[in-house]
Amino acid sequence: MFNDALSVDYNTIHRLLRCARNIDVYFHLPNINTIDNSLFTIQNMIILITGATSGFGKAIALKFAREGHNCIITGRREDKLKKVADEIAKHNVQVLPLVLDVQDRKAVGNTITSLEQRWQNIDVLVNNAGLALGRDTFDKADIDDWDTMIDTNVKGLLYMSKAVLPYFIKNKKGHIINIGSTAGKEVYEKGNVYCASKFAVNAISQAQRIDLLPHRIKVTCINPGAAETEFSNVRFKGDEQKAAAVYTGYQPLQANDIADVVYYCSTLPPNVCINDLVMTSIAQANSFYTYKQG
Ligand code: NDP
Ligand code: 8X3
Repeated sequence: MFNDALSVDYNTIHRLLRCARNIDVYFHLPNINTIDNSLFTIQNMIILITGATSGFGKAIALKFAREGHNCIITGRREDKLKKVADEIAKHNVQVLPLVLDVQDRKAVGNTITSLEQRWQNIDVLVNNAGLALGRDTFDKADIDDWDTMIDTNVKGLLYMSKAVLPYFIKNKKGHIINIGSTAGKEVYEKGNVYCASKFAVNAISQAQRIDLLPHRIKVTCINPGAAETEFSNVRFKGDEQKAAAVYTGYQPLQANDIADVVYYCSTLPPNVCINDLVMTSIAQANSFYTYKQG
């Protein structure tokens, strides 16, 4: 009953604030966001998502935009990034598209440190950009593929986290959400370095959580199982048959499922953090067991 009453208030206030967002001054007032921290928070948040040109990243950005939050989106493909930015802008929120390769340490550092003042108040960093390349046994796998996976999934995540952290520490708040994988929980055949990169994401998430405790920074690692995105097209280098086969015979996760979970984790009360979360389609138990029909 009490909660219902609160949620009516919340919605009304949220609607008013979203209208007010059109007045430039609103965007610069940091404390108007917080109505009553002990009960709930009106969050006109800024969320930075890497790899927002497709799949999870795009779905996460659009979910936050629909809910009235401002988005910094990154990716390498400028045309796709612009399209996502246009979609986000339709939701009457602010959007900052940044063409950025997370493998490029200098570019990441320069781009993030030179953010305009109004974009520095980042609430959530979603380290999502990543990929698998190839599915071969260790002896046959391509070393260049290994380099790219490690440079993107591991080093890119580290560079982005390091670049954003000074803002989090200065603002005394922040939430890092790392996208791991079931591949970071169990190693499967021909998964070698992709699995290793996601085990690293898990280890880095644990390390960040421990070391950043004094700064009240939340760290969440979300580990999805198979989800239908461009992931397998990238992994199998454009072989559409091989990519499609990954998702036949069962209903895989969709990008929106991951977006909903990221949103849930990001909007919990300030004292609550989901540290580690594994999510799969109902047809999948872990890296090894998927119940396929037909
Ligand atoms: P997609 O291929 O659909 O999206 C990957 C995104 O990462 C794209 O936006 C791509 O943008 C971006 N990206 C890749 N390399 C770079 C780079 N060097 N710099 C910046 N951005 C980059 O795949 P998903 O959405 O499925 O994957 C997102 C994350 O989820 C990955 O980390 C993946 O490992 C993980 N994951 C995926 C699962 C799945 O089954 N789909 C399951 C578990 C985890 P662009 O090419 O424009 O740079
Ligand atoms: C993607 C899921 O099973 O292809 O991380 O490794 S899987």
